Amino acid sequence: MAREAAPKVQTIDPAAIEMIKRAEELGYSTVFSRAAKMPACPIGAEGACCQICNMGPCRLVPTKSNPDPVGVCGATRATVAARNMARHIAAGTAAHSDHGRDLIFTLQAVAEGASQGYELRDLAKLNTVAGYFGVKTDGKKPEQIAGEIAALAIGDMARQKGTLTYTKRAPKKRQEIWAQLGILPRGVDREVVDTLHRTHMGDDQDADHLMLGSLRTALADGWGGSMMATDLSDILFGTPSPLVTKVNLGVLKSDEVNIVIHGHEPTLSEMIVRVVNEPELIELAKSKGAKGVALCGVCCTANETLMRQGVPSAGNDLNQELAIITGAVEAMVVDVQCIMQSLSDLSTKFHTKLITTSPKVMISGATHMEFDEHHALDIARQIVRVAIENYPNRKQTEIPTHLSDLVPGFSHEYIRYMMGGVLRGSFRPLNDAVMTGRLRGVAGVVGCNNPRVTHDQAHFDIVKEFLKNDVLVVQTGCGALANAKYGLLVGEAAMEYAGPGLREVCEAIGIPPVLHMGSCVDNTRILTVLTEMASEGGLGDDISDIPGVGIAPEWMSEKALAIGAYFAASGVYVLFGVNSPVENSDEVTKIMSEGWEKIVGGKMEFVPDPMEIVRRSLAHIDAKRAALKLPAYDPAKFGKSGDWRMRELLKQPLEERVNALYGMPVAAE
Ligand code: MSK
Repeated sequence: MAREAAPKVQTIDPAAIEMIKRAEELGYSTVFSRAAKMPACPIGAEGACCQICNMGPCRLVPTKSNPDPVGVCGATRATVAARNMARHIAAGTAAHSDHGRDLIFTLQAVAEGASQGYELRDLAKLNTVAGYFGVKTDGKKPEQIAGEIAALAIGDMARQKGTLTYTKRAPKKRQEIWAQLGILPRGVDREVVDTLHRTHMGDDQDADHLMLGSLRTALADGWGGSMMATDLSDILFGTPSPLVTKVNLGVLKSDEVNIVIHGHEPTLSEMIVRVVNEPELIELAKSKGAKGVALCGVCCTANETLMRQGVPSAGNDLNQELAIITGAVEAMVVDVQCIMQSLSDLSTKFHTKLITTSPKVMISGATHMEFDEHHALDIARQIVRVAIENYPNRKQTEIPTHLSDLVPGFSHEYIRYMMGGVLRGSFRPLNDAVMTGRLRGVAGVVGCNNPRVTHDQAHFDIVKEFLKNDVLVVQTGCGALANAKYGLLVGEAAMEYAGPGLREVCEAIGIPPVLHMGSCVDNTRILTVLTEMASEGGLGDDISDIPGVGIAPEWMSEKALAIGAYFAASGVYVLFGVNSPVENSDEVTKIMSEGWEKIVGGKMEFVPDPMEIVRRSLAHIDAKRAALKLPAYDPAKFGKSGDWRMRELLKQPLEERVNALYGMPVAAE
């Protein structure tokens, strides 16, 4: 289906509107203007282009005279669409899992005493993870336990036969489904290689079989690489719990050295957080005429440091160029994933130093300061120094004033604790709320932004509708940052947007109606919550029984497709917005929807209209309620228990409220 190159309204973010206008005045391109100038290739967008061998590339576009074209080798539209999708999922799995691998190496370095600046911050989580891997903890030092976990985790990455350890964390019934289908993943690397091999010219040609293999590869991501990344990050940097911080371009300071951290891995950014306020560096900044050094993030590095240390975020993926256009960024420090190549040229138009740090990611024109966990603090200090030295080069700035409060940090451990109470964590109250109908269901609304649709609009519209319909929402990645900008990730949002039942739940526990659960790899926290809900009782005995959905309304990354596929394989109905990358094949579209639903209970559909996504989601949630014989959703039954104390509490400043509710220290701005 032909689609517009870009929407008429580029963004709903007021700060982004200002900076897009500024870019136009200055004559600089942005992702928004480039999208408008470059329509998406209609052949590639639908999965109709086969580039796998040099007899092509073949364009399998149906015409009147040839309604069902095949490639030079005879490959059908279904085979080509399935192969393309399989490769996307493998690439997404590789990216997430390599992130996990880097954290394993950091853990190993800590265990060997060879790292600089890292420590084992969450020993309780270390012991929990030791349990998953079967590592005995009695009488052992934490470093020894960490070393044994690291060795077994590396083994899981490279496992040739057998099954990934973490799949045992899924509900029993789910594991049996995977075993029966033969899709229990082996090592992460093996599954990625398997996909690349079977999609090579002349290999797997059966669309059904190709897509089944993709489910296995995606499971290696969700219940493997990504889940390890989440767990090891928590061990090394602390398991998140709620705190208060701010989001949007207004976090940039007009009189301080601004450093923006961007990408995904927390290993270097956490070290920058540690050193940025060292007296010597602050003195250096003052000697250059700045009042201090201000650190903020974009994309998922932002999410990592936001939810643990309260480091403010300058926004999500499409805000990355706009931060530089303020003229106020001394250094943008990037590691891996979602980094636009345009940053390099754009930064030369201002005084910004673009600093690459990963051995995997070099960008022409950027300064490369390679990260190494053995000298992490030294490298972090060098990077901060480079930014400070650059402050005198700052020229005219134009920083939008827009910024919003948010309360991030809802790890699954914290959700368990907040639901169950101080002395006994439990998911019982959450299940009860769904069973009574106070909550109609649950939804994970995650993933990227995409300039082919209005920036943030679908995230905002879909989540507002869910809240109105008493659906509790969890968010990660750029979606979480989107709705944080519009005030949905604070307690007040329940009063303004939630239906009567959801409002009662938010009032009773003292939570926002939208819970920020972390970065892209942290979608695995949602898998854990769903598993806990399935084990708690009353909502069936498998993830596929739960009245819930997963949505990626503005997806753009291959990682999003891997995430969607592992949620579908885990039993979740997953809906993607924007467009369908398998639209050229009705057969593959059907395999991923009806076909997958029959075998794994979950499915993946592509639905460009956000309100149709909501309609299908609510219908699915209601059908799952009916299958569990739960009362039909009836909002009229709830909402009469308005808690006056909640209203009183809302009059207090946000920081005091969060401290009173969660007993957590308030993060410094
Ligand atoms: S950063 S993968 S744009 S969520 Fe994780 Fe955002 Fe998507 Fe990148």
